[in-house]
Amino acid sequence: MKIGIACHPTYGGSGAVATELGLELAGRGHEIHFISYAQPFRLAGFQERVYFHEVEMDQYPLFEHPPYSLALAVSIHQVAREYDLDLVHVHYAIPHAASAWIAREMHQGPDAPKIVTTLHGTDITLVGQHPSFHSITRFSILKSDGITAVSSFLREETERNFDVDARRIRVIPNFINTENYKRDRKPCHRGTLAPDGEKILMHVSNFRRVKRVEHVVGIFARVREKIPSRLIMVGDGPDRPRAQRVAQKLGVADGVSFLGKHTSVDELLACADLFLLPSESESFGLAALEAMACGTPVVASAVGGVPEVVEDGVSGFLFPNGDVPAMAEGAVRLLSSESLWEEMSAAGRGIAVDRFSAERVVPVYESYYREVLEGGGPVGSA
Ligand code: GMT
Repeated sequence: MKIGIACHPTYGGSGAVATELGLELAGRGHEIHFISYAQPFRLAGFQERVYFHEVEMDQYPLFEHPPYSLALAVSIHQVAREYDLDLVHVHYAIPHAASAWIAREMHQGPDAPKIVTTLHGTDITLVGQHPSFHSITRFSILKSDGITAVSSFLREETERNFDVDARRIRVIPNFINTENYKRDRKPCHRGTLAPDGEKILMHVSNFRRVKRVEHVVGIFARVREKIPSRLIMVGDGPDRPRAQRVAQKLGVADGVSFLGKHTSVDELLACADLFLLPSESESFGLAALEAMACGTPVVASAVGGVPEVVEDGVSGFLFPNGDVPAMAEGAVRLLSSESLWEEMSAAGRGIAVDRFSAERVVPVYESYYREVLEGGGPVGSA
C-alpha cells in the first residue's frame, strides 16, 4: 500500500506512535509518506520506502496565525496525487482530520485516498471539547473512512462527548518495538544516573498540566525518606518550572535530574527501577508501556485508559488520581522487595510482548486499512 501519515512532529505520544507505525509499515513493504511542518521527532536516519514531505508555509504580515490546516490540506492533496496514495492515516484529530477531509474533497473522483483518523487523547478529552473546535472535530471524525482509538476508554469518551457511534470506532492499542525497548541494554547508564547505587525513579513526558509532574516530585520526596533513590525527569514542557519549584520546596532538588528532551528513551527506561505516571488524564499511557517493555514496573494513577495497559498488582500499582501518599507507599513496597520487583518487571515485559508488540498490533492496522479500502464511502455523516 501507499500510505500518507500526518502527525504532530513535536515531543508527544501521538507523533511517536505515528512515526513508529510508519517505520514498521515500511519494514513490511509499504511505501510511507510522512506529512508535517517539521520532521517528526522520532524519524531519524534513512529507511527504504520512507519519505518526509515538509508542509510549506510562507510568512505574510497579514497572518498573525498562518493557516497551517489549509497548507497541510494542500500538501496532503499534492502528495496523494503525485504518489498515488491509497490511504492517508492522520494521528490526533485536530487539525489533521479536517485537513485530510479537505484534501479528499479537492481530489474528488474514485481514486481519492481513503482517510483513517486515529484518536489519541486530548483531541477528544480536552482540546476537542473547546467550543472553537468541537463541531469541526466531530464533523471531520465522522467524515473519515475509518476511525480508530487507542483504548476502549477513548472510544467511549468519543461517543459520549462527540456523539459518534462507538461501533464505528475500532480500538487498536498503541504498540512497542520490543527489540528496541528491553532491559539488557549496553551500555547501561545506571552508574551515571545513580552513581552511589541508589534506586532510579523515572518520569518521561511533555510536562503538560495533565501529567502532574509536581506529584512525581511529591512521590519521590516520600520514597527518598525511606529508600536511597534518585529521580530522573525526562522531557520538557510548561510545567518543568513547577516541578523544579516543588523539588526545592520539599528539599529534594539535589536528588532530581532534569535531562530535557530525549528521543532514545529506551536507553534510559532500561536502567530505571520504577516508572511514575501520576497523570490526571491519560487515554493510554504510551510511556508506561515503554517502561513495561523495558522491565520497569509502573506506579500510576488509575485514570482513563491506563488500567488497560498497566495491570494493577501485576505490572505495577494503580492508585486514585492525586493520592500521592498511596503512590509513594506503593513505590516503597515495590522497591523494598526484590522478589516482588522481579515478578512485576517480568510480568510487565510479558504483557508488552504478548499484547502490545509491533508484531501483534501492526498487522491489525494493515487489515483495518484493507477493510477501509474495500469498504467504500465515508463512515456516517456529520
Ligand atoms: O493528548 C495529548 O496530550 C497528546 C498525545 C500526544 O501526542 O502526546 O498524548 C495522547 O496520546 C498518546 C499516544 O496515543 C497516549 O499514550 C497518551 O495517553 C495521550 N495523552 C493523554 O490522553 C493525556
